[in-house]
Amino acid sequence: MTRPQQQSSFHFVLAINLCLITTTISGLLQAAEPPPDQEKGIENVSLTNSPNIVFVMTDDQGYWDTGVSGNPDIETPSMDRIAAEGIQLRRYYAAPVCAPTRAGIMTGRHYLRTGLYNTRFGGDTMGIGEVTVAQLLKQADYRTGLFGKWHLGKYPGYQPQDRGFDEFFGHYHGHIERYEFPDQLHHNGTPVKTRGYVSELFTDAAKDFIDVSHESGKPFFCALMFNAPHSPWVLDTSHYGQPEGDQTLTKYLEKGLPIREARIYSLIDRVDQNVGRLLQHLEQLGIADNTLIVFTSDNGGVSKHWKGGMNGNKASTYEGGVRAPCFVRWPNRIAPGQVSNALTSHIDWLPTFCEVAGVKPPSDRTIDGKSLVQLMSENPSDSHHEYVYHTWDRYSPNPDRRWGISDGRWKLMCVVGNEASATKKNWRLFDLKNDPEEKKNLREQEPQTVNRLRSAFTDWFTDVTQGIEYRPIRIPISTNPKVVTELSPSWATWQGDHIQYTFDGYDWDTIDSWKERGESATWRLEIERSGKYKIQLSYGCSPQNAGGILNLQAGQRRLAHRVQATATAEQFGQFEAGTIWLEEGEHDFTASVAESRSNELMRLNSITLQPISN
Ligand SMILES: [Ca+2]
Repeated sequence: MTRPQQQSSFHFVLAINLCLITTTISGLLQAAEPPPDQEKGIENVSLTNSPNIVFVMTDDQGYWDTGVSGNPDIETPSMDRIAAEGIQLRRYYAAPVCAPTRAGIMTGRHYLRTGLYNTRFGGDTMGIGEVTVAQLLKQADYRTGLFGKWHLGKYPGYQPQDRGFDEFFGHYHGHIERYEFPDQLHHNGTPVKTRGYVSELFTDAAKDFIDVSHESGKPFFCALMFNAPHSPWVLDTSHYGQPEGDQTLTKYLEKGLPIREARIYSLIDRVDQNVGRLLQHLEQLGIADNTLIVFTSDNGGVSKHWKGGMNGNKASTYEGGVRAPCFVRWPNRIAPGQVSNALTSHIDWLPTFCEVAGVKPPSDRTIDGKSLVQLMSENPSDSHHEYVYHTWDRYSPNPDRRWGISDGRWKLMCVVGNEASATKKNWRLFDLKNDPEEKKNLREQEPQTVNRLRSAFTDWFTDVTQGIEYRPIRIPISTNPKVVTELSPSWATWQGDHIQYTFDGYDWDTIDSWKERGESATWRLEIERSGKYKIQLSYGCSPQNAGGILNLQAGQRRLAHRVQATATAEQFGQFEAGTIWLEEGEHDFTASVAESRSNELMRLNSITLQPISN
């Protein structure tokens, strides 16, 4: 898979955000000092009684992938229990894909405001000036932990432990390859090895975090962000002594599901078992009644076996792409068995949790979400949002391609995605009250409704994108000798007639096919301090192509590396390229072909920079 060249515009929102963060951080520091209550805005709230918050989110689980939604085949007793003992938000909307929803949850803002615009290629980085819900909850003395998928930035400064989480164990990317003995996980910034199955690992870490928090006497915010049931849909079936995955898979195959669907259901089933373990753990600690627990998913579903009549899947703006299951249990505050059909959204969690904890959301920026506390605890039949908005285009925000808006009854959307040919002919107007399956296009019959909704959408789009240009951030290069910074192929811009980018998972992508002198890839760096840096290359090169020369250049400094053979072009070897002096500040770093022996210099998988102490 290849992608077009990146946009050449500057991401000057970063500069604005850097100004904002100075104000924000000083605000946070002030708030951390005594006297506590008034400065923290925690009037009339006793910290010892502050409810714990457990936020459980799955990845790509559809609205229809629970028993309580009517699905006759999936087994989700724990998710169903949360719904039965609390409230179901039946018109709860996520973004069409992963990272945008996560940015909205963390900030209470539509993702395009945060500078994030993609799920890959560096566009899955939340602006440095954003204030997260975890930072805010820390003002009320909450312990904060995130376990599982982050997907909002992989470089130092952008990782969860830099963004308000006391504890992080999980992965930065949108997906990982190995669910059993996963090898792409990090703990508080350090890559780690693990043993076991991923859903159990994340749940165990969450339980341990809850134990420590409970012992400390502080309230806690625990975000358990399962990467299941996102592809590649791996169960733990391969090793002797680990039959659980096999058994679950067999159960769904015997129900007649095709293998793809049986895998997805099995992954959800395994998550449900872990949600059950978590609920049981809270009960054993005696804190379940003082804990608000949310169960939800990050976008529309990918399963197709049973969809309850809903149209669309993940990444579309049909209801099936943007509605997600959402259940909230909060004993003593939310009566069991409640249902709300109000328009609610993933951007509502930050204001909701702020109200629960007794802290104020930031007042120096637009917060798009609205607290759900009153709706959930007192008036489930109230309306909430006037409109919900959807937009998703992988490479740059675009108001004319895949988009949608709904006022609850009427929904206007454009069905065309990344292609450039979207026109009014691609618009669809649905009456969700009488046509919940989104089958009957009423665009011609209801022109006034079309105009009203389109106008509201374009106003919204202009507002959330104003002043922001979308491109990857400059990669921060730390002075900490322990920090090895990887320059990923997907973050580069490249020049040349043959050079191309191949995406094959996050950590197996390459820059390849470059062969003529001068063909190049360039990364934008932010060097924290002048110094000497060790450069290591990871690449594959078939023996018949070996012997070419790769130039590495930053400013006037240059380094040449003679390319060595690996077993095959798809085996990436690690090679020391030498050291280079980098000046403090913003610099471009370019890798280029100096000399090629054959039809491909190398398949470049990564370049790493590591400061040399002294
Ligand atoms: Ca997802």
